[in-house]
Amino acid sequence: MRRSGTKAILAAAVACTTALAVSTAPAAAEPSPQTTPSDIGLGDVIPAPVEVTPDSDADYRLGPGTLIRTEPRSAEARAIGRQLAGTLRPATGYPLPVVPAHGNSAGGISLLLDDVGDELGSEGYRLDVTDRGVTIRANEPAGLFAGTQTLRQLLPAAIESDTRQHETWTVAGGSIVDHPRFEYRSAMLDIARHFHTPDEIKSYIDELARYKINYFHIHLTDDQGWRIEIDSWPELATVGGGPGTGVDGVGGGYLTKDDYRDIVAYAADRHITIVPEIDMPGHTNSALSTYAELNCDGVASPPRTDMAVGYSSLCIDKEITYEFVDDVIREIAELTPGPYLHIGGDEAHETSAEDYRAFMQRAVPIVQKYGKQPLGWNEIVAAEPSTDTIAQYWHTTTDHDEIADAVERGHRVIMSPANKAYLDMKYDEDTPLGLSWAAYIEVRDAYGWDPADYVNGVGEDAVLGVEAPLWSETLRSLDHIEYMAFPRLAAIAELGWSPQQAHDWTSFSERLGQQAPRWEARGVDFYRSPQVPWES
Ligand code: TNX
Repeated sequence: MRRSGTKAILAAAVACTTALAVSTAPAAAEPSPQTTPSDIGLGDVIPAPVEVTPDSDADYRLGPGTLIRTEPRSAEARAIGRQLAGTLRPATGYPLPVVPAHGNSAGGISLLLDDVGDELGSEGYRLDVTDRGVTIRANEPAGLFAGTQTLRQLLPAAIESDTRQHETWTVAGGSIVDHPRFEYRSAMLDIARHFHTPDEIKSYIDELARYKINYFHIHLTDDQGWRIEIDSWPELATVGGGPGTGVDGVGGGYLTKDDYRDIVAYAADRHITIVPEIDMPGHTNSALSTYAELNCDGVASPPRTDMAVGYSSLCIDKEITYEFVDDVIREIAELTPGPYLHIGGDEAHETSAEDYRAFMQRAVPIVQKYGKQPLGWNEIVAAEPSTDTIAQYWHTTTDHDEIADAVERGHRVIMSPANKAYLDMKYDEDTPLGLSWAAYIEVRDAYGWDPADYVNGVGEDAVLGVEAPLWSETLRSLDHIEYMAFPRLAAIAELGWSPQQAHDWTSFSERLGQQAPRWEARGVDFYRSPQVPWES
């Protein structure tokens, strides 16, 4: 049900108190005659903004004459203005021309690069709504982009429609000051267990951007499939990722290098950085079954399409293993402009502790040699790699000496405990997709933890950020991906962005409920958790 009038003002006040807001809003007043009050409170956004100060006298209504003004001489600001125009034109039917902002010509929507203070950093922004217009100011383009994602959620849900809607396009008045808690806010998609096409990946990236996720980790290789073209080992993709690969033999396919470059660029346009993962030394059966020489006995292992884990290992004592690793990492690093390269390292149950250490002591420097910062699943710290290696915590326990010791040595950690952040875990026993080895994860469970207070000894300073991984053993389509990701991805996004003081289930679940008509308008499948007061 849509809210209106006074209720909206109350909702704004509620959202405001749950965030860090200091409200100076005047008492509810009659709206000016030409402006229908907004149905959406200024703080009704996911992730919750840091500070929200509503002003019910200052609602702004978009009209056919609205201009989008962008910072003069900034191609990036102009590009963000064009993107915003592109997203607002279909439903409004307004032309929304993008023009340079000059002088004090206020009004319309302005995207300005300005000194908004160090505490807002490179991704923070200020958003001010008056009855004349909306102004977003940020230190960097990434902050402007984040501000435009907030603005989209402040407009009526019908804005998501791709056809013209008869709506009053009002934005609630007041100010937002916002910046992220963690610098790394990520989602992972496994395209190895089932290949997912570039178009499906791009659709998912579109949704990530809306919730201010800024990294996208692609799990490119695993036992059941190799999903990225490597010129120096060409059969990895064509055979290891060919027809008949994937779980149950129905997930074949791979990204060409051009596909990958295109995804990198598509994500960059949405201020998202790609983090590629080549899992090693375990999870490598697709490579071992393709190239016999990678096996210790020189015999290709049989291809496998079951869901078992922990049975494969590269041959630690063979020199060709390191030529292979060097070639693959070099080619992936060349394709990847972002700073990170993930080398997996999880569940290497067929590799002895000594071999694992020996392998990682060689693999980590190869990543560094090609100019990237190494990431690995939490097991990697057992090999005592250099302390710039970032550990991704996927285990579930709140005591974990190995990771706490690694933090003592100076490692930083990305938090994705499987019992909280894994989007492939079933919601409950009736969920038709997914697995349940770590937990059933209802929406409230996904939201109900603090990344900087989860593992003893891994505090705020050690946490680089959070990630929501989505493993695809049971997921064959974009609908499947969406059904598992939504609404929980929004919960993890809020944990990554919003200050801990804003953490509030009641507020979150209400804001989450407001996402339903948006997902519906965009055709995004999602799980209607009974815990959430969904709007129709
Ligand atoms: C564990 S978590 C894995 C993956 C599986 C996943 C299924 C981790 C680093 N490894 O290989 O796909 O569980 O939930």
